[in-house]
Formats: sequence, C-alpha cells, structure tokens
Amino acid sequence: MGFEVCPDCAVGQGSHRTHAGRQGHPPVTGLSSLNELDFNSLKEIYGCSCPSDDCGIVVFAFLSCRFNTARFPERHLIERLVVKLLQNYINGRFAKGEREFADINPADGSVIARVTEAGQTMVDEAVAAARRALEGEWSRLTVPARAALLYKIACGIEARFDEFLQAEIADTGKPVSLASRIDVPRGAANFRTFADIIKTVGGESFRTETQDGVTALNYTQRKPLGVVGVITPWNLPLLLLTWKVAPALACGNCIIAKPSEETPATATLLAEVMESSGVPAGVFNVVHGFGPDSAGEFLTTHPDVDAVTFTGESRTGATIMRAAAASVKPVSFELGGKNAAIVFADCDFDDTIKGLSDAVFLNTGQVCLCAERVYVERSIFDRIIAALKREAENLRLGWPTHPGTTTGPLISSDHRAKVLSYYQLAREEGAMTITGGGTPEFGDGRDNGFYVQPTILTGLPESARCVKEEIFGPVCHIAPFDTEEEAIAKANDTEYGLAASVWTSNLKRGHRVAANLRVGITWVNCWFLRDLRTPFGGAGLSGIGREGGMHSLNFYSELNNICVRL
Ligand code: NAD
Ligand code: 6OD
Repeated sequence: MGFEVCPDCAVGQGSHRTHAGRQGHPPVTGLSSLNELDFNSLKEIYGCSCPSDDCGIVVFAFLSCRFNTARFPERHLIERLVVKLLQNYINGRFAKGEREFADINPADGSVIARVTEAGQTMVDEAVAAARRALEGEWSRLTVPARAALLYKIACGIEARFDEFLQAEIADTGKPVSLASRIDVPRGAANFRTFADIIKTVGGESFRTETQDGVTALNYTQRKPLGVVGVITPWNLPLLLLTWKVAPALACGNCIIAKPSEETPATATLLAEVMESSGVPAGVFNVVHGFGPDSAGEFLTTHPDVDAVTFTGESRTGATIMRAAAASVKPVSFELGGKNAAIVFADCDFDDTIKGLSDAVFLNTGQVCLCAERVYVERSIFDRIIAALKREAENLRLGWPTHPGTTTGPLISSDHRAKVLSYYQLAREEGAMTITGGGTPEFGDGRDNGFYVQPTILTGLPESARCVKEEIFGPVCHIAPFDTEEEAIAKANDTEYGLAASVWTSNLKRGHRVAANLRVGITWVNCWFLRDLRTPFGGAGLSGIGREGGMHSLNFYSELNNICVRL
C-alpha cells in the first residue's frame, strides 16, 4: 500500500511511498508546541512502520499542515527528526560513520539530510574492500559483461530519474530546467558512452623484424589501474562523478568515491543503483566527508590507493598532488578556470548574446567552463553590454523546483560571501557595475538561501584581481579590444587554461584564433557543447591530463605490451 498524498500539504509522494498511509491527516487540536507531540503515537496514527531514521516523514507531513514550517521557530527540531541520514557505502553495505554533518539546501538554508562522515577506519575498510573486489569475481568479468553492467547502471539512473533530479536540485539549488536537461541525463550518458567505447576499443600491434632476422608480434593488453580514489566537487555532482566512475569501471577498476560534502545525495543514490544493478560488493564504494583531516585526505594519502582522479579547485589539486607524491600515484586533475570569451564584430549578434548569457550565467556561473572574462571588438562593445545587461536582468532567480526558474542560488553561505567579496573588490579596484553587484530580496524563504544578483562589470585593468582570479559566480568582466592579436594576448594572459569561446561569422578567423589559445577546449559560436569522445582537461593551473573517450581509458588503465617471438 502506498502512502497517500495529504490533500492539504501534498506531502507523501515519491520517497514517502514506503509508508502505509491514510487519506489526509486526522484532526489534531489544542497543540501549540512541538514538546506536546508524541511522535510515536503520531507514527501510529499515520500507519508508519518504517525504521526510526525515516519515520519523521510522517511527522513532517503532519507538521507541514499544522504549521508553516519555514517560519516555525523550532524548525531545527523538526528537521533533525525528519531528515534522512545519508550513509557511506562500503563493501556493498550502507554504513554509519563516526560523526554527522548537515546537508543544506542552498535555496532556503534548510537542512535536507544528515550525512554520516567516514573516518580513517572506514576509509581503510573501503580500500580493503576495493582491493579484495579487485581480485574477486570482478576481475574475471569479460569486457562485454562489464559493458552490460554499465548499460544496466545507466538504465538504473533513468529508472529513478525523478529521485536523482530531486536530490540534485535539493543539494545544489540548481533549477529543475537545468538539472533535468543536463545533470541527470549526463549521469546516464556517461555510463552508456564508456560501455560503448570499452566494447569497441582495440589495442596496438606491431610486427617486429630485427636486422638479424628475428620476427616478433607486439600487442598491448589493457589492465585496470587498481583501486582508484574519485574526488569530486559540488557544482555538477552527478555529472562529474559519473564522468570518472564510468570509465574507471569500464577499465575494470574498483572505486572509492568521495563526493563533495556540500552535495552528498546523488552519490548515495548512485550506490543504491550500483547495488540493484548487481555490481559486486567492494567494486564501488562511497565515503562521505570533507577534505583536510577527513575522508578526502584519508583517501589521497592512503598507501593502498593506486590512483587519484580529482575535479575541483586548483589549490586543492596542489594539496592532493603532494599527498599522492608519497606513493607515486598517477593523478588526473580537472581544476579551475578563468575562461575568456572573444566576441568579434561580425558575430551573429542574437546567437552570440544567447550563447554568452549561458556561458556567463548557467548554473549561477558555477561551471568551471563559464566565461568570467568577455573581450568584445570595440565597434560593438556598447551594444553587447546593453544586450547582455538585458539578458542578466531577465534571468529568473527562483525556487529551483519552479519550471520557470533560470537561476538558482550559490552553493553555500561561505561561497556567497566569497562571491560578494569579489563584487566589493571589483568596486574597490575601480570597476563600473553595469548590473547586479549585490543580493536579491524575495520576501520569502529564499532570503535564507544563498542567492546573489547576476553581475556585469567593466572598466578594470587586466591586472585587477577580479580579472585574474576565479570567482565562480554569475559574473563577468567585459573589456573592449581593437585587434585579433590583442584579443588573443589578453585571453592567454592567465595562469589558468581550461576553456574559451570565440564568436565570429568568419570561420577562418574562428579556426585561427582557436589554434592560438592556450586552453584545453575552444568553442567557436557555441559553449559547453559536449561530445564525450573528445579530450577534456586544462592547461596550466586548470589541470593535468585529459579525460573523455580514449583519453579516459588511457588514464584508468595500464598498458601491458606483450612481445611474442614468432
Ligand atoms: P574543492 O577543491 O574545494 O573540493 C572538491 C573536492 O575535493 C571535494 O569533494 C572536497 O571535499 C575535496 N577536498 C578538499 N580538500 C581536500 C584535500 N585536502 N584532500 C582531499 N580532498 C579534498 O572544489 P569545490 O569548491 O568543490 O568546486 C569548485 C571548484 O572546482 C572550482 O574551482 C571549479 O573551477 C572547479 N571545477 C573544475 C572542473 C573542471 O572540469 N576543470 C569541473 C568542476 C569544478
Ligand atoms: O562535461 C564534462 O564532461 C565536464 N567534465 C564538465 C565540467 C564542468 C565543470 O564545471
């Protein structure tokens, strides 16, 4: 029997289905404070037979009707009772760690879940389980069988599309329109793509003939790296996790994933999908926690972890590199960016504005590929500023679940403080703020969230910190240029080197400019248009190595060359 939806508050859908339920709520009268509530009797009234960690759902259904929970002064008490506990996934079982921390919804600052943090012992257990799995049935699985499992995982994500969607939206605050178009579909697509690739990839072979008449056949065999630590950030949690997990599994590795402490939910759901897809115990593990002195550090310093693949800030990459150096672990790093967009006067104006608006503001500017520096040919500089200002002011900052919302909050209160400090710094450095520069006011629960205004700056010298440092918010600085050479020089004047976009109707120029940019990817008349077979990564502070297609397989496997004398 499913839990039926309360006609008053609509609570009771989706994950509440495990509760036996009744239509609506029995009237409860004379109740003025939480202390008067007997939660167990309430559970009984609602026919809830679930284990205690989840039972609060029923209570929450009641309280949602009874009180306006967003304003309820004892809301934190409710939240402690009703929120889910996200657990680590070790050796095919969900396990509680030593401490707990809160998972916050950035749209209104509410607690979505409690997360149980993996300590050193639990990370040791995960590594040991992964090592055992590496030597067990997993190592005997044929490539077609591994590929079949990856397809099954992709289907498993799709079968629970709405749960992944809701979890990702609640954790990140990103709009449903975005997460349903990009994040969750890419979660499944990553597995399908690497299943396709691993099934069809061949090896190298050479027939060798020496001067003294010996003949041999050389051919390569692809072997897993072993136990791989996968550490990912909060901006595209499922997309970036599966982007690494899929090829690592395709190559036969065992994995310990450490999602960002800000966005632990979809990694936990992925563990459920792995379990139901029949991935053997120990092959995929999830440890929750932070970086320093927590699961992240325990994983990267672990002597029995064979490789680390990481996406996140450049500074964190440097710390992880030092940690990995002690046991000479291979690393693959996708790091920060301070990406340029170069707009020529001959561009298709409307397409460019649409593309630029995405490049600057998508995901509230929290995509490593976002353009924070926009260089515009002087003759159209004022027009571009005016049009981009209109785009920025038309963005709809809203509740993430609302279909019309284009722009959600930033990920956290700390990150908002950082972005706002750059808005302030820009003014101190002499910038003119074309639009934005502060925080919006809503007059509802979103005022407790972490929203900032989409912002356009101009007038800064190229040496300004706001032009040099990654801000990672919905903000760009626009500057004019007079010649192609000047635009290229300015775009390249950065320690980063992740991505760029070039906007021009002259494709010859598009090719030429792209060839001269020191980045891992250049888009011409588009942005974030992905083909998962292509190399992805950055130069300079933006990373080490490339992933995508064969590049991922080359990182996640060791080649063994076999030479047979004929
Ligand atoms: P972050 O570096 O703070 O954290 C990323 C992950 O590393 C988290 O899981 C965190 O817990 C972990 N971590 C932090 N310190 C650690 C340590 N000492 N040892 C081990 N693990 C540690 O990054 P973030 O704030 O989550 O993400 C935003 C950053 O990520 C931005 O700089 C952005 O540009 C970058 N990013 C880059 C790409 C890319 O593909 N190049 C993609 C997405 C995000
Ligand atoms: O699309 C991808 O594969 C990818 N790695 C995107 C990274 C986006 C950064 O925020």
